[in-house]
Amino acid sequence: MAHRYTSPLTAADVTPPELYFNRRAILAGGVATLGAGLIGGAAHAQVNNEELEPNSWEDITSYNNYYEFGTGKSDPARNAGQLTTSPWSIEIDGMVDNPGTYSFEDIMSEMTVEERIYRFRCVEAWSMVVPWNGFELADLLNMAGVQDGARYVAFETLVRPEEMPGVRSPVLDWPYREGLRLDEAMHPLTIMATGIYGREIPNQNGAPIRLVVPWKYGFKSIKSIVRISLVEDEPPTSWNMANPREYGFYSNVNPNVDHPRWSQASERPIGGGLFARRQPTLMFNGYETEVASLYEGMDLSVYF
Ligand SMILES: Nc1nc2c(c(=O)[nH]1)N[C@H]1C(S)=C(S)[C@@H](COP(=O)(O)O)O[C@H]1N2
Ligand SMILES: [Mo]
Repeated sequence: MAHRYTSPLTAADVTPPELYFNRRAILAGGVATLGAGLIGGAAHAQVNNEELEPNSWEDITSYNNYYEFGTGKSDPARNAGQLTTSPWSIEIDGMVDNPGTYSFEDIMSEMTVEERIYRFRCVEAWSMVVPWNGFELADLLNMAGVQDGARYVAFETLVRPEEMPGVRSPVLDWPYREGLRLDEAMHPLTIMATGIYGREIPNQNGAPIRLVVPWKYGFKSIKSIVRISLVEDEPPTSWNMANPREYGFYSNVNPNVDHPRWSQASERPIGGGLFARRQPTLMFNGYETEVASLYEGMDLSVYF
């Protein structure tokens, strides 16, 4: 059953950034010292990940992939600062009861933000652990009211050449596009992230709002989202369009299915220092118990 949602706010309701930042920080677990950059304890950590030690703020915000700002790992931190992230809105369209333009403030006022400490695994075989603040994508989709025929969710990133030097070159076919099957999108592990370490999410990490799907390779976790479409057919995705042999639609972390050019059996943890060792990659990035049932009966070397 689709859930009906009528917004009490309009685009004219402008909230100063400091205010919604504070509100989000409070929702994230009562952070008192916003500038400190660290939250003591992990009371709100995902139960199955209580043992995970998050990477430093420095690691998480200086080693990034965000091709709209360049293809180098330090390009996003260098170039993304100029991106205007307020005002921001997301167009939700396709097979929904309540299509329309949802302002960021409007969305945030309806959502409960919590902390989730997730493993993050890039297809390039490095990994991090990130303490995200966000809400379940399912809550947003329910707000829009998913209609019966919808089977996939398509996402698009902003394209703004004046502020995004990377989109002036055709490294990818812009906008950056991603997609999930509806059951993947509705899974409670799939979140829309709006913060890291209880602070506003930095531009290089996808401000003001990005997807995080912890059992899939990092490129599925699309940044700075401006459109979400509920559709019937599997949507085109940027990396699959660029190289279908190397990047499939599913892109589940799977140590048994190698990338055509390198092994996916192990990963290099970022920030481990001098003695950092490669570590074995876990099936579904360690979330097998939670998500394996989504793929029952599928040959994951065919649907990679
Ligand atoms: N719009 C957009 N989203 C993107 C990317 C990108 O280039 N553009 N890169 C992806 C890749 S390959 C990875 S590994 C993650 C990196 O997220 P992080 O920089 O927050 O670690 O973002 C993903 N989302
Ligand atoms: Mo990636």
